[in-house]
Amino acid sequence: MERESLSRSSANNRFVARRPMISRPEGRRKSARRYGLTAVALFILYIAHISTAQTLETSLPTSHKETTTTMARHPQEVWSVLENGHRMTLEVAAPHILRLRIATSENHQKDLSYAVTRKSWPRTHYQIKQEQGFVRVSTDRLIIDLRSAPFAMAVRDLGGRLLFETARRSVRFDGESITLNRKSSLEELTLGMGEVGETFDRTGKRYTLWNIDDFSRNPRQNFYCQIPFAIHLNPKNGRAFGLFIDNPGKQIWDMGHTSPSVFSYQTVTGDMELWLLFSDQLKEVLKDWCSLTGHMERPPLWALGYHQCRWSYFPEKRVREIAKEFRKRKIPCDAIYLDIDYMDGYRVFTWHPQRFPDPEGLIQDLAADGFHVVTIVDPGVKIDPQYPVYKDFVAREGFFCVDPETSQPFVGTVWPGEVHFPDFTRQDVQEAWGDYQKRALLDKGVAGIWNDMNEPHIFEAKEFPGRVLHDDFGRNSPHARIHQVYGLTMAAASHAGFVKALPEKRPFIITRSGWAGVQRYALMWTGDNQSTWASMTLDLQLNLSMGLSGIPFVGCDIGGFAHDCYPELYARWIEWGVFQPFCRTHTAAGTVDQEPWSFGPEVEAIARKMIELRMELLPYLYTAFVEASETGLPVNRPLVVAYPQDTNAQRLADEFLLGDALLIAPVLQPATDRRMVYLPADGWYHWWTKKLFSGPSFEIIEAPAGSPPLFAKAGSVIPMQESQQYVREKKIDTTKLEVFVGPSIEGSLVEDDGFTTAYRSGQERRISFAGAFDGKKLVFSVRTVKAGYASPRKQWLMNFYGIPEKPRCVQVDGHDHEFVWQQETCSLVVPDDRSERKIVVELP
Ligand code: MIG
Repeated sequence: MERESLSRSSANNRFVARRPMISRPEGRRKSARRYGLTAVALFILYIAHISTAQTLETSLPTSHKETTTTMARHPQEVWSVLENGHRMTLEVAAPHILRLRIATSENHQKDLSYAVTRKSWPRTHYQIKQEQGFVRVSTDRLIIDLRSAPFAMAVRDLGGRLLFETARRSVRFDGESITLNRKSSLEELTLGMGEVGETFDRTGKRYTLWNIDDFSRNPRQNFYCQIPFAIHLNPKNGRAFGLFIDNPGKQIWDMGHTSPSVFSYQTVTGDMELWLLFSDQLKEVLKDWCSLTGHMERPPLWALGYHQCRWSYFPEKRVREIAKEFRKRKIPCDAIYLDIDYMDGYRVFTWHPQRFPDPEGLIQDLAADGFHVVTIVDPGVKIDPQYPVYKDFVAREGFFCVDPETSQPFVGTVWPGEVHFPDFTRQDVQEAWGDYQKRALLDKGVAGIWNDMNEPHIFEAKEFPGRVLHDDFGRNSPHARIHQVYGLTMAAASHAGFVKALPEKRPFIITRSGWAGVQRYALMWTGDNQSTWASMTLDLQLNLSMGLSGIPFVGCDIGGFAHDCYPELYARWIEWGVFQPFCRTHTAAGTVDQEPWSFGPEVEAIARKMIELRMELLPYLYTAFVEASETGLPVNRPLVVAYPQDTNAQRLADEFLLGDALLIAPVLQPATDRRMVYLPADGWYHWWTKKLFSGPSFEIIEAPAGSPPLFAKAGSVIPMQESQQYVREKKIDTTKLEVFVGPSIEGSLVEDDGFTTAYRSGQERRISFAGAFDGKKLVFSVRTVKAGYASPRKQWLMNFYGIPEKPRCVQVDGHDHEFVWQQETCSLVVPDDRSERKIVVELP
């Protein structure tokens, strides 16, 4: 798109104020330089004209503006400067969302992204004014001051509060690398950034963002999914903004490590596409981040059950034994995973002829008993002229990533021996991959795909040489420039192949590596953790950080992957592991057995109790998933999400919320039966004793094995149901509502069929709960706000906790109703046969 040039200051330093509605051919821009002073004069007049025009537009009432707003394909370009051959352009995407594009050359690269999927932007009203030595751009929410030669930018809100300011050396160019420096302080929090160690708040440290599989798991090293997205939070007022640098090469972020007053963000290879989300509230940042990079889909309900994995269960007899054992011991389980040994010589999309002679038969038998089967798929394709996948791919030019040194497909060594790597940046490769996935796996009944090794990992060097080529939207880019998206594009291929093969079903894809936006395709696990307390603590932090990076569906290998787990550690791990979005036990080859019954009867009983609790919480858990898929709020939330202004809560990552009403404080230390728990404002009911803590306070909470510190927020409603051996084992006709009474009460429940995509066309039921208690009288209502799905429920079983004495009477819809008063709990059963029910509990 060409835009009009309005002025220039010097040959090297040309600043161009841009108005998007008017466009002129590129040639005009060059000739405009000749006009000299005349142009300056015209420019001033022109700016004045724009200002009035824009002022008129901005003065329209909001509702009117919204109805007349048109959408644009790209954010609007408002200002651009060329300094020493580097182009910098500011765009307004929304009144509070900016994009600053910084190019190493005169022109910006094509606007292509693996992360940003948002395709339309509201036409945003802004004013642009030439001030003494700078340009001021104003939107409905921001005031942006821009200078050139040297470039500087400051962003304020309409109240004049400084939100963002470049430091003295604002932008540094060094060959292909660009560094942006911003003024900040060590007080500011840096959250998100994907899987990075060691602390939840990343301020004060320096990070190299580069996905890698490093088995040592030093907590300061890199992990499998690093995301150049941070939420910066001001601890004094809890206000936040989001910052994303859309560049899939290596980035180096120094969050006040080298200089405490400067945060610097460096792209090592190529242009910086910097997004700034001045959303103000942390929850809004997450929402905007998701609107930029996409939402998680609703998973199939079985994905929320308990899953069992190990490297590896084989032959099929062993898989059947494991499944049988679960049912025999009555420990709920929904899925069993097949790790690499199910394949024939680790060739992807094959089955080992002796170990798994009849995969279809096996999967059918397991399905009859309520189990889903998930199979691992690695990216490397074995070099083997007899092997159809290899033969097919090698014959198609560019299907494998090419080593420019040999002009042949790049060769790496992984489990199958020497392999080539598919170039998943190509659409046709994704499609071909999807077809193999269908024929070899999905057609045989496999229910989910597990993508591993997709950082991508190779044995010798751990990573590809930077020179290896990928298509990359036809740009033929070296690996170094797009390393971060290998996992994401592989997950995209799996996802697309799944959708194509089974369009009615909800995909289940799990991936180890990913990048910004991977939530559109897959869930993630934290990879090869260890059976140690330190690893468990780190895993919790990683889960919470992933949630703040836009990826809500996460979990770690319960019990730890590397090393032998042992009873106490497994018990403490499963105690909180069941509250993760993704709940799977997994362990490495060669370690001791790690099934819920492997550590003796006491631990087995704890595991059963905790997994059953997860199954009981399914309605609540699923509702949290639906919320995450719509708002970008994670399922597991660090306390800062709900209490951004609470300085005690802001940096905590050793306790967390599930949805907005349950607080879990895992025991992360050996040899103790208690731990300190921070309970923020709002009252908190201890789950096991129902004792009410008023908060905010630090409490020492007893935590004997099997009863981890777990709390429900006062004023919340937790919908639950009876436990099952697997999701949808039973037709459940009763939903239990655990009502934790507070001055005001609220909650919600979303239900759908749990496995098809019919919810997208409205086939879902949404129920909202609301109530109030004034010490004498409790009113509580259950209201169906959307009735697109008929759930099998016949009745509600309501338990009200926190009522000080036996009620005088209970009325439902104005009629006296039976109730039970037991253990300071008021319980009643109410048929679910109307769209609204009103309950009144009167105290004497
Ligand atoms: O080189 O497939 O993180 O979950 O069991 C190890 C074998 C390859 C790494 C995964 C792990 C999996 C294992 N894989």
